[in-house]
Formats: sequence, structure tokens, C-alpha cells
Amino acid sequence: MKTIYNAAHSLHRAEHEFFRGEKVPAFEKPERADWVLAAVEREKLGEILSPTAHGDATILKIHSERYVNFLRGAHDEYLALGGKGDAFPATWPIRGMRSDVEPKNFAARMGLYSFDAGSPLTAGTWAATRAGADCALTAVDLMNVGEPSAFVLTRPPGHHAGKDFFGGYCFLNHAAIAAQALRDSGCARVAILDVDYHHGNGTQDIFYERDDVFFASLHGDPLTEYPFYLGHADEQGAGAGRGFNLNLPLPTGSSVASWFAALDQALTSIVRFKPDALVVSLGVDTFEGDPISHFKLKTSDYPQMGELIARLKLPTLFAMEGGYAVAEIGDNVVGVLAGFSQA
Ligand code: 6XA
Ligand code: ZN
Repeated sequence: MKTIYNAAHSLHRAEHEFFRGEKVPAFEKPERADWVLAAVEREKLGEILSPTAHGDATILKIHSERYVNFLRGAHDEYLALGGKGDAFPATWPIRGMRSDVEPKNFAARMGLYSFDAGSPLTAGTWAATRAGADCALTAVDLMNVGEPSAFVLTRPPGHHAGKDFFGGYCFLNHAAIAAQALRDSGCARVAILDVDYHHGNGTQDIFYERDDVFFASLHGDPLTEYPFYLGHADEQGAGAGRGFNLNLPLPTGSSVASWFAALDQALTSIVRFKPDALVVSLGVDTFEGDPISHFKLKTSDYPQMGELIARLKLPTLFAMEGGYAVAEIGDNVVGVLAGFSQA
């Protein structure tokens, strides 16, 4: 399997984040991708390629223009206003307030376009996530000329980013951009399988009313787990998209067996959808040693995940999402990819 590696990822380098009310060193750090890259090389997964530059057209089918324009210039604007270091939002348009009018005030726009204060916007955030989008688009180009699968090795992650908001360390939704590019290159139906510990609320938001992209996610129950306000089992899609969204929330501390039972259910639904291609939001924060999550997968469980996904026999694009146990992240990610490739 070829890896499309985003060398610009390290431009996104947050110093701190707020975690349980405390200012702590950021969990989502450049070393994450470095360790995955080292494992891809060590395990000889396949060629490692740089992305080619793509225009904004596909990105603008996924994210609103005003959001993309904001994100592109946000950190410069923050600095020009006297801001120092990383930018954080602090005020949000909650229920009953207006999101349709874009305020002129920078802090107000930070809040309009975000849903948490846990996603530092740094000097290099736009460059890193925009290059991540190029990686996703490059991976689809490769699949269009016959690659059966590809791995988008990028950070910051993407699955919490919605049509017009960032949060959960995510700014552009690389998996959603890949799914749209697959649609535009002739796949009538695309499925997205999200195996990250956290519900992919951004991806759900983007495709909720569409019947051409099926979204299936297994994740920590939002009653107790981030992102809290989306990811319940009764969210099945709306309008034309009704029946094309599947959430499988699992209680915190769920066993490996119940996790794999949920994966089986998600894969069965994907088969029923008859997709032409699959995008996997590959987070490995399901690992037992993850510092911010509460499932129990062991490093030795990840190859089986890849093997089960391979049984669908679909062109498959893997996009990197979460996973914060830095010492093990490479083995866990490459475990899935090797399990897939060797199946
Ligand atoms: C709250 C936790 C953010 C979770 C990010 C993640 N600061 N998402 O791993 O998949
Ligand atoms: Zn996660």
C-alpha cells in the first residue's frame, strides 16, 4: 500500500491545550506522525509519496466558502490584532443566537467557526491541514489509476471538522474530501467507516442529508465521551440521507469483543449499501494505553481490524485520525494497514 505523507504536518505545532480545565502540553503533536512514518518505513508497507498540489474545488464541496476563507487567514489576522502564540475561541453562538450573520470581530468569528476551546489554531495550522487535503486528493488520484488502496498520513486529524466549523483538533475534513473526490471520479456510492474512539461528528454533519455517502461510526458513547453532543444511535440521517448514517456508540471501557462485534455490524451495513469505494477514518485511540480514551484494544488486535476491512474487497483509502499513545501509534496504525494488505 502506498502512503501519501504530509511533510507539512509539523507546521501545525500547538504548545498547549485545555484538558479538564488545566493547560497541558498538547496531545495532538508532530511526533504522532513521525512515529507512524517510522513504522511505515520499518514494516516496508510500500512506497512513500509526497502530495501533488490540487485546487480548492473539492474542498469547497465539503466546507463552506466563508469557513475556508476564515481558516486560511485566521492566524495572521489574530497576530495583526496583537494576539500571541496559538489562538483559541472563547465565545460561541449557542441556541437562540445567530450563526447566519458573520460578525466582523475576530474573536466572534473564532467562536462562530468552532465548537470547542480544545483545538489551538497555530501559525501553521492552515498550511498543514491544506496539505492534508492535497494528500487525500493525491490518494484518490492514485486509486483512479488502479491503486487498490492508499494511506493518507497526515495531521492535524479531520473527522470532527464539519461544513463550517473546527474542533477536536480538526480543521479540514480530509476523509470527507477524499469521499467527495471519489464520488467526483465516478464512484456512485462511497462508504466512510470511522473507527476512531471519538464520534466523527464533522463527517456526519457533512453527509447527513446525502444518500450517496454512507457514514458508519463506532465510538465511545457521547453520553460520557467527547464530542458529547452527537453520535447517538438514533441519528440515522435526514431527508434523502435517512437510513445512510449509522452510529454504534459503546460504553466507556467496552471489551475488545464488543468492539469487534460493533465493527462486524458496521461492515455488514456497509456491504448492504453496495459502495464502489471505502474511506476509513483511521484513529487508533481505541488502544488500551491511549491517554484520553477508554477502549481496550491491544497492539495485537489491529491487524485483525485490517483483515476484516479487507474482506469487503473495496478500493479503500485510509485517512489518519486520532491516537495519542505516541510510542505505540506507529505499530497500531501499521498493524491495521498490514493486516489489510496481507488479507
Ligand atoms: C478533547 C478530546 C479531543 C479528541 C480528539 C480526537 N480535547 N478525535 O481524538 O478523534
Ligand atoms: Zn479520537
